[in-house]
Amino acid sequence: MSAVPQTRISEERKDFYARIDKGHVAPLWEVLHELVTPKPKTPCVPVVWKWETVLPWILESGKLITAKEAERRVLVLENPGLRGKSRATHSLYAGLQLVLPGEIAPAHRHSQSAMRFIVSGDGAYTAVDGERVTMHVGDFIITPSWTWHDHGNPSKEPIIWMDVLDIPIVELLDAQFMERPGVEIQQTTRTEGQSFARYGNAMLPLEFKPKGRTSPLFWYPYERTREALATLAGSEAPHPCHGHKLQYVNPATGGAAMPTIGTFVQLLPKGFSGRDYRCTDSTIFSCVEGSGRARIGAEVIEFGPKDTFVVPSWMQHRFEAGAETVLFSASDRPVQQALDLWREEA
Ligand code: 1HN
Repeated sequence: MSAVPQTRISEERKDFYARIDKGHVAPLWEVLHELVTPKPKTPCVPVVWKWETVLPWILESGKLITAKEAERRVLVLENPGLRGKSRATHSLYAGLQLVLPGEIAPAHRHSQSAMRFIVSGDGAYTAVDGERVTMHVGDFIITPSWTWHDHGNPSKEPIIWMDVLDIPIVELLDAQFMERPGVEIQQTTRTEGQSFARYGNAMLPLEFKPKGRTSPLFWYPYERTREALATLAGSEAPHPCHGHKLQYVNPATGGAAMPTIGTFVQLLPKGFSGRDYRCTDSTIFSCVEGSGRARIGAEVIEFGPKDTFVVPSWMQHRFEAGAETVLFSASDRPVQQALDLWREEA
């Protein structure tokens, strides 16, 4: 037992802390247990954004502001554990963007990488560095870092997609840049489908030189994805945790399609009851087809078509599917893997 009373030590320490505080110095031992934890301690919590709840709000936003005025008319999906921070997970931004018939979202570029996952609507386009692509439900589209991009909707129906950006990662690194050109709609310099012809058929042009780590293929059409999943579901047993799961890759490297955002798609067969799984990448899921349940820790999330939900880092979770179900998902896995931090446990 210490000869000196505890309160006296405490006063002595407090005085010490106050003095060193003035010099911008602090004692590690007061915060060590918070800084270095035995396992991930994420502020991110499990959450679902039901389509039936958010759709009326998205459409209402369309009456309040134009896409042009807003620059991007998006409702941000804020994790309840991260309110006010514009984040769906600790490391990723997600939102639902609306472009009404006849509208455009003006061109700009930024160092943040972005991806779109088309949730509703058909026939709008996004243009990425001179090439337009027409969007269909279930398509996964990449806007690489520092590429000019603008969107437009010449169709007769509203289009809604999920944006996922690496905003919090770029913010952490203080590497944000953004530019607006003089024009609202960028000049097209390639034919629609040109990138897909070059990079989308397990072939590469002879003169191919990578510009960066992001996939040169920027459009992964759902038609192809769905066909692949259907063939796998008809020919092999599902993984006990993931069902039939594929990752979107950069065809030139075999690595993740984007350097900071990992993207995946999985088919859960009808009646699937998966085993518990956890991994260190908090993940945003978007249900394309079917319906089911995610048991995440003690929570149960029921999901159906067009619902978005989040599974936080290192939380045990498992999937059950009533009908044959397709889930798209996005996480920071490539970042964790590049830094040798990613872990999983089945
Ligand atoms: C952005 O550029 C888009 O291009 C969407 O559609 C969402 C959120 C924050 C910053 C930039 C887009 C965004 C964004």
